[in-house]
Amino acid sequence: MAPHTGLFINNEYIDATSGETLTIRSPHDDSLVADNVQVASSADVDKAVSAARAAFKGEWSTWTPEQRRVVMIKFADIVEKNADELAQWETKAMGQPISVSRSIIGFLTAAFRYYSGWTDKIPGEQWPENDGSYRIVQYEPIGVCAGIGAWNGSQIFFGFKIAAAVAAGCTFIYKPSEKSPLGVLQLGALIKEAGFPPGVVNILSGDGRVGAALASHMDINKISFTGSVFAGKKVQELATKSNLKRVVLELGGKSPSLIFDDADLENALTHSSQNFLFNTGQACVAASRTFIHESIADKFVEQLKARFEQFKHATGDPSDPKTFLGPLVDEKQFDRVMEFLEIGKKEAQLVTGGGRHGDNGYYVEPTIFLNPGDDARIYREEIFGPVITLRTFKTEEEAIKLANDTAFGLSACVFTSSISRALRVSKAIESGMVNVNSSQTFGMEAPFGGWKQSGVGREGGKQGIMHYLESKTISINMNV
Ligand code: TXE
Repeated sequence: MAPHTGLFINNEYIDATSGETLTIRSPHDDSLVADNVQVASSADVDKAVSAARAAFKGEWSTWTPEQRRVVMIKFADIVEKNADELAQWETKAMGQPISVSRSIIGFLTAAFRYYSGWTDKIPGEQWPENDGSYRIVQYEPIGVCAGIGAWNGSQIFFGFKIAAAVAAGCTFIYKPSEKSPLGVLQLGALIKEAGFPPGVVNILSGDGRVGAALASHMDINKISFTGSVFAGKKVQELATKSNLKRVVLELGGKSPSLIFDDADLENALTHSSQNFLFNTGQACVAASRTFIHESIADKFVEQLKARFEQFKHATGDPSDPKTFLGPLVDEKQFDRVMEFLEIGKKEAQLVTGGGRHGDNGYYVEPTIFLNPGDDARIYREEIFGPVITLRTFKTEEEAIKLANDTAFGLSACVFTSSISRALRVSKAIESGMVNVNSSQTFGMEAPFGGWKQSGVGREGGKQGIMHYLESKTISINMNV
């Protein structure tokens, strides 16, 4: 079935007025996926914002928490019924192996089901009267919110942002990445089918220009962004210069993984290969800087090399359920990662990989670099591909120092059999998330997000919904 390619505003797909369209080609074989995805103009952005504002001031604000809960669960159920069709659009557009894109749909439904439970659980507060005033605090929806997503987990970003927002009673305009807009665009019809009133959820496609129009719009109260640090800073700048809209940023990372001499080696190897290579290494939480205690380093490197090389046989057509590694999202990303491979060969020892996989498609060999220097670009910068760097350490103090020596602070892994060491190191690590004897794990109930330049604010859990609410302190004079 041909996909929806129009802008989704007021529960209808409409043509953009920009006269521009996006062309999406498969990174697997350059086949045409779609060449008519509408690009929103600034007038179209205004139209979407007006629809969201009207919904917020109108019907949506009359809905009870119970009604919001019911429609959110209905949406999740409908998404589940359409999961196979939805997943294929990520696979076609960005080369995500179908097993991955299918599992990611599960995060979208989990987000809506989790936050549907929050609609009637935002308590107010009240303090004992002390100066003749009776004081209460209530939490109210911020209003019209916008979201901008990256390509690597389109449905997760949609879920994290919109489920919390609509549970809080907000309305929303969402822009998926121009690299993979189709999967999210199809969600519009399901939003309508579930019974959301017109204007509650609107979806626009287009590139950074549409993102900038959202970030600078004077009638948007909050924006949530997932993507690069570079673009995230631009969004924060525009949000500040326009109407000081609230901002949440989920940015990149260069996460460390510390493997101590008492670690379960098999477990550490699995997380440093299979889990690291998930989504072909295009994951913000990927532990791309791995540090191994010197006493087990030779053995670890040798076995990790063997595991990386095994994945060559699971690399290929992303539409094949047996494929584990797909192509990178597009030519720009492929060229970026290939350039890092050449840089890496001058900055470190190449253990395995280091080149293109095959002759067609944007496939890169899973690559291991050993002992990059402190100032190596492959050690400092987010590569966002199947490329890991390894270094060794002698002591726990040295491992913590190495782990924290980065501008990022998103996630970290600690592999050890000592619970006291796990807690000591977790406490010392400067990141928003720490995985002990695991990697890339997160649940809807806990906040997801980074320290330092990995982001601002959180998504998921109670913090995730509180970012869509404003507090209001009401003081009542007790003496009249
Ligand atoms: O991200 P961009 P790209 C990192 C990763 C990757 C690099 C570039 O290192 O190699 O970013 O990826 C919108 N104002 N991550 O180019 O440019 C854009 O349209 C407003 C890590 O995909 O950040 C898209 O919807 N919006 C990250 C979204 O921002 C702007 C995942 C992301 O695009 C904008 C993705 C602007 N000035 C990339 N410029 C993660 N944390 O997982 C772009 N956009």
